[in-house]
Amino acid sequence: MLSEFAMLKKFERYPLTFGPTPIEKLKSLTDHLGGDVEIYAKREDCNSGLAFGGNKLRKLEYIVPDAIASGADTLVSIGGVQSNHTRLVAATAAKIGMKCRLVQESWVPHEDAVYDRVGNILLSRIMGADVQMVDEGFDIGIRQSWEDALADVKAKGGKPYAIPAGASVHKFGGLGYVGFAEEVRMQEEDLGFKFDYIVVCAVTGSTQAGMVVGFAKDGRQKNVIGIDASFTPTQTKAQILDIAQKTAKLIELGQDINEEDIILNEDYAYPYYGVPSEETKDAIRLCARLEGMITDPVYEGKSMQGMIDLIKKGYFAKGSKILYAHLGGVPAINGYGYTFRNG
Ligand code: 5PA
Repeated sequence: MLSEFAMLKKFERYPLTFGPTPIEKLKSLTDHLGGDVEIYAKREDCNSGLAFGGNKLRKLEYIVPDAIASGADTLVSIGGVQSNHTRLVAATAAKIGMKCRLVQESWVPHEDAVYDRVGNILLSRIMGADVQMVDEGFDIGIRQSWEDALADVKAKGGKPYAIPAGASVHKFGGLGYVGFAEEVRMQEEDLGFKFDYIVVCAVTGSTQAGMVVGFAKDGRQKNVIGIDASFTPTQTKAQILDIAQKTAKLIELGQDINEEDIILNEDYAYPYYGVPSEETKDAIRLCARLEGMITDPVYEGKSMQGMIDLIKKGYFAKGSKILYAHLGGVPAINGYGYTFRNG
């Protein structure tokens, strides 16, 4: 079917999600932080019945029609050991009747006895993906291991379809989050107000890039506040800009996206990708204890920490309404059992 969103109406969308995701007010967190700004969450973590859902499905909805049209029989993708993205590629492959080959690199210098047995990778294995562990460090770029996996599928007589890390550097990778912006605009009409800021975690970049393009339609691209979780922010920012520019052309936005349009805060990714700081852990606990909303140590915990800290510092004008995009990622928390052994 063609997309229901005006900005995307020439693109095919293969539904993998339930529909518009709920927006809820985080009242206790708002009150706890003094009430000068109002905090809302858009629950992308609850967007689908496919393997716990998350942001990757919005992107994959615009990639699957191309994968099917290509005649492929195997989706091939890559991520860290506890990648959410690879879990959702495995779920998508299962749903559309394809095979799945996953490269899981050692992106995170984190040790936990069960790290490579629980959470995302456990789910990918159960869903039948061919999971290959590769001992390479973190890098959001195109990797040799992934090229090798594509070649290997071919050599064995399969027909691979290539999905890069985070479904980001793919010609349609930015479209899903253009749709997010359109959806928020529709929900704002029902709510009777507009959000002043959107807070989003960024690593491979297409989530923020899509939002920037989508919100550029009504001049709000600079209200998208990215919180880096890659700890390689120069590369992440360049990738967000590149994807945003290509996506803007692809959808014929009719305006340029420039470097000043990409707001990426670099202050919360420390000490390393996938390793939570004490402050990240405190933010995860605070949000869990006040709202019962779980964020993870790799992505959303860092953007939650960033949003809370920026609110405390007065970064957002008094009276602002902030929309925190909860992008999913909770299954990885099972790999951090020792970290949270005392709560
Ligand atoms: C991820 C990514 P982008 O990669 O589009 O910038 O999104 C960042 C992000 N939140 C935010 C969650 C829960 C995420 O999973 N995850 C990657 C993965 O392999 O899972 C692509 C890195």
